[in-house]
Parts: sequence; C-alpha cells; structure tokens
Amino acid sequence: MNSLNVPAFVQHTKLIEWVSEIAQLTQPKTIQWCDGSETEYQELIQLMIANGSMQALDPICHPNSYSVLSDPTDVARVEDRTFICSEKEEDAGATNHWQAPHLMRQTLNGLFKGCMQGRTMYVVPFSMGPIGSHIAHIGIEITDSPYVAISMRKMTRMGKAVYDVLGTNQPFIPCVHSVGMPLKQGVQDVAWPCNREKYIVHYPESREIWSFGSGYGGNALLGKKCFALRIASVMGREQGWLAEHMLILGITNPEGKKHYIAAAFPSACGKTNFAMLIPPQTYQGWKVETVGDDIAWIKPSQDGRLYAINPEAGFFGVAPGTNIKTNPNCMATLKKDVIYTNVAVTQTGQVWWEGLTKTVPENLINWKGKTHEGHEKAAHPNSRFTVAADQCPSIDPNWDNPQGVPISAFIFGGRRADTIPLVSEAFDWIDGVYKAATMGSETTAAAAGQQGVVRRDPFAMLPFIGYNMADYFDHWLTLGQKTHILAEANGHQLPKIFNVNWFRRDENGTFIWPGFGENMRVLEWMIARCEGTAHATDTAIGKVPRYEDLNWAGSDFSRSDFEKVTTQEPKQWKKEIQSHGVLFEQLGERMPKVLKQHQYKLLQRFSETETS
Ligand code: O2Y
Ligand code: MN
Repeated sequence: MNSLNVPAFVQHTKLIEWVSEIAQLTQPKTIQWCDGSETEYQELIQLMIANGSMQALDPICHPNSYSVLSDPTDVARVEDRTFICSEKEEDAGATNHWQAPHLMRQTLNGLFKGCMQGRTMYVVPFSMGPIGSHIAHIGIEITDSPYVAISMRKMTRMGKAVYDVLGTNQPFIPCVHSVGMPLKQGVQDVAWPCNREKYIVHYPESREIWSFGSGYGGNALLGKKCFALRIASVMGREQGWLAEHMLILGITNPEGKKHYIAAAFPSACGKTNFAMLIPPQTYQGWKVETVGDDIAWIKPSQDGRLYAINPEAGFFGVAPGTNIKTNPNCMATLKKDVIYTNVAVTQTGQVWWEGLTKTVPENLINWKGKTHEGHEKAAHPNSRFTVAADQCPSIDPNWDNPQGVPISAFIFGGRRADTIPLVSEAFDWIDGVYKAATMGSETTAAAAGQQGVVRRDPFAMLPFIGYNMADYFDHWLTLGQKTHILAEANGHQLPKIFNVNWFRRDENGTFIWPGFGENMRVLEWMIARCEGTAHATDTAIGKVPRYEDLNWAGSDFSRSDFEKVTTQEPKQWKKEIQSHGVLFEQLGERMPKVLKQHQYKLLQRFSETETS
C-alpha cells in the first residue's frame, strides 16, 4: 500500500489516525483524499466509463448524465441486514436488529481485513446540512467505490470546505464502507462489485457506521439513512432535536404569507412528488417550494419555534412512475447532470422507465443490460436518479439557509385503502404524537412479503430509528412539552399535527382522491387552520373539514366522493385502535404511559358512539 499522502488541507490529527487505521485494516492499493472539485468528479466519471461500470448518455438529451447498472442482487436497502449495536439490547428496542457490539466488531474485523486490496480507498468529507450551520453535522466516509464518491458529491455538501469546519479537532461521524470484493492482481474487475454477505452496522454510543457488501443507495451512501436518520436520531435525542424521515415544503399564498410544512410518509408513498407539488391552475398566486424530499433535521429555537433544515443536498429518487404529469418539477430537475442507476437505456442513449411514457421505445436495453422483452420490467422498480437539489425549479430560496426554516405544521400519512380519512387535525401535541406513533401503511409490491397488509410504521421511521422506538415516542412528547412552554412565552404556537391518507379506495378498489397537485386543497385548509381562519368539526379521532371547508375551485371532486374519503366507520376504527395495542405490546415497558392512556380514551369514545 502507498503511504497516506495526507493533503495540506487536512489538519485533523484524529481523522488522519483513523484513516491510517482503516487503511491498515482494509489494505487498499491507493488512498485518494477527495476534495469535492469538478475536476475530481469528472476524473472519477471517466474512470468508471473506462472500466465499463458507467455509460455516458446522449449528450443532447441528457447533458453530463450517466447510467450505471448494479449487480441484480444489489438493488435496494437491506433491512434484515441492518443492525443497531448498542451496549444494551433494550436500547435498540424491539423494532431493530441488535447484536452485541463486541461480537459485531469481531465479525466486521474479519470481513474488513484486506477487503480493499487492489482498490482505491476514497476519503469523502461531507456536511449534512449547510456548511457551518448550527443544525448541521460533519461526516467522513471511507469507501472503495468511486460510484459512492461521486454520488456523495450530489447528495451532500462534499469537499474541502468541510475540513475548514473540522479544523484540527472538531467532531465528525466516521463512516466506513466497502463493497466487500478485494481485487486480486491480474483479475478483471466486474462492473458492480459487491458481496453476497451484507452488513449495515450502526454503533449508537460511539456513533460509527460500518457498511459491508453493498454498493447501493441507502446501504452505501452513508450520509443518508445511516447518518442522517439512524445516528442523527440518537444525537437528536441526546441534544434535544429531531432527525426525521420528512420532506419539507414551503407554501406562499397570494398575499405573500409563507408557511413551511414537514411531512412524514413511509417509503414509496410519493414524498418526492409531494415535495415538488404544482398547485392546480385555479391557485393563481400560490407557490409551493421544495426544501427537501426525504429527511429533516429539526431544532427548537429559544423562542419556541421549530427550525428545520434538509441535511441532504440532492435527490435520490425512484424513477418508475415519474413523468411530466406526475412530477413536472422533477422532470425539469433531471434535464442535466444526473446519475441514473438501474434504469433502461435506448440504443441512442436515452433513459426510460415504466411510467415515463405510454409507449415503450424500440431497442431498449433493460436494467440487467439485456435487450428488453415485454414480459419483464425494463427499469428496476427501485431504479433511481441522483441529482443535485439546486437544479429543481421549485427549490426554496431558503433551502440552503443555515438557520433553517420555521415549521408551522407536521403531516403524517400512510397508504390506507380504508379507515383513515383524507385529513384530520390532532386535538393537541399528545394526540398528534399518538397519530404518528400508530401510523400504518399497506405493503406494496416494492416490499417483500404479502401485499396490502397494514404494517405499523411509526413516524415513517420504522427502518430508520437508531434507538428504542418507545424512547423515541417519549423524546417527541418531551420535546413538545418543553417547546410549548417556550412558544407560549414568546407568542408562538407549537406546529399543528395532521394525519392524511391520499390512498383511500372505493368498492372497486379504485383510488378515490386524485392526489398530486390536488393535495394543494388539503394544504390550503391546513394553513388556514394554523392561522385560525378555517372551520373544523370535532370527531372522535380528530378535527376534520366539511366539504365546504375546502377550496374546490376548478375541481369536479364531488360531495359524495368527499364523503367516501372522509367517512369514519366506527367498527373499522374500533378494530384499528385495538390493533395499535400490538405495537404497544411489542414496545413493552418503555412505552410511554400517556400514549397507552390515549389509546384507552379513544376506545372509550368509540364504545360511547356504539351504545348511544
Ligand atoms: O433502496 C435504497 O437504497 C434507497 S431507499 C430511499 C432512497 C431515497 C429516499 N428514501 C428511501 C427510503 O427507503 O425511504
Ligand atoms: Mn425515504
């Protein structure tokens, strides 16, 4: 192995020692300290094209854009290989996979020993959040994948400036990643190296991330789910802030008054589309702007308001289903400078995926690199685009503001064919936390196992929480309590909490609510509720709008369809609330009492309606 070759811009002794330690363990051929420059990016692109792991796309239709195909076995996050290795098992909680840290270290030491032989080790400095923001944090990812290095440049603030923040001794989250396929001398590399054995490991106490065997998305771009959600949730609990699986959007009314909303939906519920929503034509003068599409870091300020940043700098969005009708802003974002993974490509270098156009182009090469045949998907259902956020036409002017944006409301929503109404407002913070904690979503074809089964996904954080879920509920309750006191003293209010369900179906199984831009009608009502100018009716499960409380200008959505998406069936609700007990039981002793009492109260309300 070559020497460390530490560049002058790296002055952090502990960081240099750590890189040296990892290099001794993994034995790379060379070490490249990334500076995040355009030159470096272009060199890595050329390297990947030369070694056959990347294809340049048609420069006219897709300037500076590229396609990468993964190994067919390495196409998504691996939840069953994701571990939270806290000292005590109960600190990881019943919803996480746990292993004793000392045992996991032994396993990982074995796996990482010599795992980078024959490869370059890239040292990637990145900031989650605007560089220098009081809400941001720094990470360093060591990786043997050039694809990860270039993707991190799009998804995070990566580069030399990070070292200015780190100086000689500031903290960072160490993230070690290897595709787990050493390259023996004289052996030809494969286009997408990976290992059948995969480990995505988090040590919450020492705040380290180790990832082995996968080069794909959430498994390998360690700033995203591993750092910004799992490790950050642990940091947030300790330091009094929130790391959430939430998009952030800004809404401005024709008078120029602006509100920011953070919204949590489980994976595959259309977060990117919602974050980039274009209001219906009749909403003249209204503007919806995008701060982020996946993750929010939210910190209370001294005046009792909650300020949010998007810790990411790019979108790693699902391609299938994205088109000029479902998400015009996204399509415009993809005009240039995109890295596509596992999409189909025409012989002339244009990308295609299911749902992009009605007609399938001729001579298409599918995501497995073979000629497309009608009976198979051309693009993988989890195929992705990686693109810088500032290319989005709807990007919010404050998306990069180090102070963050003040949040007026939280939205929690799942995919439910029945029971859950289009929208309901929580009575108070505890009721809102209860709604979020018991959120459920039906499984889709994208997830393994039975389809259409309701899986509880509290706060849409089930796969992403870095500690005990019951403690996380408690953290939300405590943070609300403390912030409420500060807010009252300063003439503010806590953000309102809403529950939505865009996915209710009729007796034929057809979606009733049109969704997409039409969700603006619900957003307008929410904002008016925050401002105290809209009516809501109290029901057993929250405050809801009547048909006449929503703005239907330019819409043909009927009163009877509104009834269908808002009706509350007492029998369904009783069953629903009873089923929350399964999660509460699973979470055991640490489950906050106040939420269990709330369940009891709700059940009582339905028993009363049945007997009256
Ligand atoms: O499959 C992956 O590795 C990506 S998962 C993902 C990517 C972007 C935003 N959200 C998600 C998710 O699973 O929630
Ligand atoms: Mn997500």
